[in-house]
Amino acid sequence: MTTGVVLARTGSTYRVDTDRGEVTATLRGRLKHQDGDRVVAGDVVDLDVPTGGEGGGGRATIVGVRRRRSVLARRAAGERSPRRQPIAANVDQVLVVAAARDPEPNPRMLDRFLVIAEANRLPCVVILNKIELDRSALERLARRYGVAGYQVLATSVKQPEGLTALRDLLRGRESVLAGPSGVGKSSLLNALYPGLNLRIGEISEKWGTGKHTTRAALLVPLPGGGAGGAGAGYVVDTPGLREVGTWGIDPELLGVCFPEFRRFLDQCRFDNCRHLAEPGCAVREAAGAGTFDPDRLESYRHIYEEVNVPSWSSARRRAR
Ligand SMILES: Nc1nc2c(ncn2[C@@H]2O[C@H](COP(=O)(O)OP(=O)(O)O)[C@@H](O)[C@H]2O)c(=O)[nH]1
Ligand SMILES: [Mg+2]
Ligand SMILES: [Zn+2]
Repeated sequence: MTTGVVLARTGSTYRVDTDRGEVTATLRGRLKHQDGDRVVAGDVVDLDVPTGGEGGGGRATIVGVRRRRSVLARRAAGERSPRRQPIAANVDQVLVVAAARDPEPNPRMLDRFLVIAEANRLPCVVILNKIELDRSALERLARRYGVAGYQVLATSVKQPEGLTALRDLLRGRESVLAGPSGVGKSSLLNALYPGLNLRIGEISEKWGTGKHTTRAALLVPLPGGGAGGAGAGYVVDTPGLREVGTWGIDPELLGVCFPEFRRFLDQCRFDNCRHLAEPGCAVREAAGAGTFDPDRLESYRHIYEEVNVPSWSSARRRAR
């Protein structure tokens, strides 16, 4: 028996990264009859690999799926109510990429990515690329996010900087790179892994907004590990965190997705304080006192509006 990591799924076949190299596998009958999302990119699976074949003669069979460390899921229409559809398993971290300039950092958008990651219980790091264009951007972002406990790593592809640190972050982990187009996600990965000829995000960007697609995530093994690339890490090419969205975030738990709010959450006068306009709100007081960037509270308000859409489905969710 061999273990491997699922890279991608095409129809009923899976590409699986094992320490003997990449194999093509299908699901064993019993697994097939479970949910259609049973096995997704990032899943660690047990395989039966036929021996004696001239390499690729026989197909491997996925006979088991290991328990997931994490799941990145998006909304999928269900028979009765929307359900969480996993798009990638075992994601270790989200790297939210911004640029010092061209395009200018968009804090509202960065906060949204961070909240989505937090809601999926994934650690995040902020990458500030193109740092050579405007050093002052680092101080601004570090002030905003340092209080929240996020590391802000400055990088440049044009005047190489921060690339070793970024490689260290990626090594051995399964990472999602999120961020608007044009900030340098592809350039960073190509600079770190020449020859990988990476198309990360390109596919995603093409699918980008608008058309709803069911394209699943894809794992790209990073070079530099042991045999078969094991251990070097993976980058997840997702249709974008945009698609994962803020769906499913309980408005009552949104405050927790802002780490710097956490220590104030149980100090509000009202237990069910939404931190919007309630008197005696400790979160708003802390923002007013400059304990953290008050603009983070503004992001909170925006996202609150978004997730607080009363619908029969969320009412149902709450009734459970
Ligand atoms: N000045 C500068 N430009 C960069 C840097 N990194 C990438 N770029 C440029 O930014 C543009 C967008 O890069 P790309 O990697 O396609 O961004 P992506 O859409 O996030 O994948 C390209 O023209 C890159 O050459 C950098 O560190 N400094
Ligand atoms: Mg790109
Ligand atoms: Zn409050």
